[in-house]
This record gives sequence, C-alpha cells and structure tokens, in this order.
Amino acid sequence: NTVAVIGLGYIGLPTAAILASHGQKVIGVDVNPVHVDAVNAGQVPFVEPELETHVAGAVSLGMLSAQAETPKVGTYIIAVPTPFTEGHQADLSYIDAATDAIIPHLEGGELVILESTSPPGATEHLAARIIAARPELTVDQESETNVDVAHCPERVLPGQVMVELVTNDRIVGGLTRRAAERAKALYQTFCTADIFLTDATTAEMAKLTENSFRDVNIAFANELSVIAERLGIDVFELIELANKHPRVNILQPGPGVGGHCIAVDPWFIVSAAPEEARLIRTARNVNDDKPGYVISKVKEALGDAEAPVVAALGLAFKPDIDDMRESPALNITAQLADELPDASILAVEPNVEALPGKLANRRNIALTPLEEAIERADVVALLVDHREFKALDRSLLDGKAVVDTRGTWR
Ligand code: SAJ
Repeated sequence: NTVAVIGLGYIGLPTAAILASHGQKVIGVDVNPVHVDAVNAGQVPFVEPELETHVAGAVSLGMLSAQAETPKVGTYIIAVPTPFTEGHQADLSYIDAATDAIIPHLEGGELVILESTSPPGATEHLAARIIAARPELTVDQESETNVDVAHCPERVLPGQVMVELVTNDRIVGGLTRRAAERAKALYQTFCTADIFLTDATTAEMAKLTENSFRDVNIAFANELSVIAERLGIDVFELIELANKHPRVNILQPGPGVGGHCIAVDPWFIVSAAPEEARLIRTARNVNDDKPGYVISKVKEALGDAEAPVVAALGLAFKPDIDDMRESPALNITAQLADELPDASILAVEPNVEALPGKLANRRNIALTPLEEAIERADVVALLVDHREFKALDRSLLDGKAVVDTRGTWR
C-alpha cells in the first residue's frame, strides 16, 4: 500500500521521509520542480536539521521518490499550504487543487488524510468536493467502497521537526471512526507518542487553538512591554518575577509574531466565529501592532540626527534559522528603509548570504557584518535573539542608543 504525500514543503517532506524510513513506500508529489528534483537527488530544498539524512537514506533505498503528477495509490496525505486572503479568510485553493488531482484515481477503499492546518469545516469541505465530482462514492459510511477521510494536523516545531514527529502526541479527527482508526495506524508506524481520536472539526480546532493560545499569551507579553515602557520599568524583569508564581507562565515579548503558523491560524478561528472570537482577534491586532511600535522607538532614539545609521540585527522570524516568512524583523527593516530615506540601514543576518528579495532593491539597506554594523550605527535595534547577538561583546555597545526588543542584552 503506497502512500502519496502531496506537497513537499516544511511538513509534507519530513512526513514523507519519516514514513519512508519506517518501511512505507512513499511517492512525494509537488508542483514545484525544484522540490521534486531535490528530493529525487536525496536533497532538501530548505533548512531543517536531520531531514536530509532521512531523505537521502529513503531515496537511496528506493522507498521515497518524487514527481509532479498525483499517482493512483491507496493512501493520500495532503500537506499543502493554507494561506489567508487580504480579508483574513482561509484560502483553500491549494487543498482544492490537491483534492481534484486525487479524485480521478478514487474507486473506494482509499484513505485520504488532510494534514494542512485548516479552518473548521475544511475536512468536510474536502469530502463534499469528492462526492460532488464522484456521486457514486461515499465518505460517511464504513463500507468496502467508502473513501475514508480524516484530518491529522501536524504540531511540530520548525527546527525540531524530525524529533517532534516521533515524540509529539497527535490528534486524529475522522469523518468516520474507521477513517480515524486507519489514519492512526499509519501514524503509529513512526510516532511513539499517544494518538487521540476525535471528529474532524474538533481536530481542526485543536490545532488552531494551540497556536491561538500561544498568540494570546505572546500578545499579553507584548502589551506588558508597552505598559512597562510607559511606567519606566524593565518588562523582562517584570515577567521573570511574575513567573516565579507557581501558576503564572507568561511568554516573552518581542518585535511582533512571525512565521506562517501563529500569525495566521488564529484568523481561521476569527473568521469562523467573528462575533465570538473577541480576545483572539484583539491578541492578533496587539501582536500585529508591535512592529509599528518598535519603529517608533527607533525613530525616537535617532532624534533628528542627519544621515543617521541604524543597525537592524536579525531578519528571520525567530532565532537561529533562515526562515523569513511573515517575519516582523524583516518587515521592520523594510519599513525603516522606506520611512527614513536619508538613513542607512545596516541589516545583520548571520543565517543568510544575501538580502532577501523584499529588501534587495532598496538602495539604503545593506547586509553588513555584525561588528561593522554596530560600530557604524547611531541606533542598534535588536530584532531577533540569534546566538551571535547573545554572544556579542557588550562593550561594543558603549555610547550607542539601543532598542533591544528581546531583552537579550539586559
Ligand atoms: N514568540 C515570541 N515570544 C515567545 C515565543 C514566540 O515573540 O515567547 C514569537 C517568535 O519570535 C516567532 C513566533 O512567536 O516570531 C512564533 O514562534 P514559535 O517558536 O512560538 O512557533 P512556530 O511558529 O515556529 O511553531 C508553532 C508551534 N506551535 C506551538 O508552539 C503551539 C508548533 O508546535 C506548530 O507545529 C507550528 O506553530 C505550526 O506549524 O503550526
């Protein structure tokens, strides 16, 4: 029984590789030829520790291959992106396209798993799409000719994916009990933790709830940072002390929330229940307002210096990675360059060799080595707590105005 994994990105490729290295024959499917060619060469087109070892091993054993066309197999896992539109609605077009590519191959008896993070109702939507195209099939009965449909959201942390795929508990939501049981049996081939069964909508909401919990908690920390500034106290000390309470566990403030998960998923809950999701919406707005606040602090620190120089430390969305998706550090740096046309913005990002496309065409931004940027800067803005910044010789900061959004140099 071969498994087709549709979407060879940050989640699909690790899932394909771990299944294949646990004895499952896997065909990876991707519309992007760069991903297909990389996988067939045993390589990984992005940074994720340990992943390449799994991919290379599985490809050389003939257990994993990649192609552009969706094949006819017994089990499908859909792991394509679910971005949101301008109006904060979930964009299901990638899921629809993947489903449409599967539909002609179905004859009953298959298992279709939606792994992409999805708004409530997406799994039922997928099933309805199958039935609309193929009314002779069923998805809601436990029979020989039934197509079993389940939602199994991933919950792995970028940077630790290969470990967390094995050790994290999982939630599986089936449109039927049998669909959930079959999906559980597949994930049990590599996952050593508990796998809990529920219905599809609860599974969808569980994933969104986890990321919203984190977003709300970070918003609380970000709001505290602005309050502390107004009161003239150190927010990092404040949180450290409050967290000494046995039932308090506040997260850390920063320049905003980035990545493609925590800054996105809460909107799926808001758009599903706009009247009710008041706290979740407000938290999103609090976190989205934080980059603007940081920009105002940098401008304040510059005063009316002529031809000012700003060192912007970090572009990634979190420490020690090269991922810049939805990164507040990247957006702050771009916006500083736009709003301060006479300033030189010295961007420091130890994890990349060139400025990303979004910054590359601005004449007043230059990718600069750390010590040179600090030496030349009037204001140093610490946007990401990369290990190189934590290790900085603090005496280099003497006489500089510092906006330390992460509390790294307290
Ligand atoms: N952040 C803070 N303060 C904190 C913690 C995080 O400002 O105290 C910021 C980070 O700097 C970053 C953003 O939040 O900009 C998100 O980073 P993260 O490390 O919290 O999470 P992600 O986006 O890398 O991964 C999350 C994880 N979800 C949870 O921890 C609940 C991961 O388990 C999910 O699998 C992943 O989202 C996903 O794919 O949904």
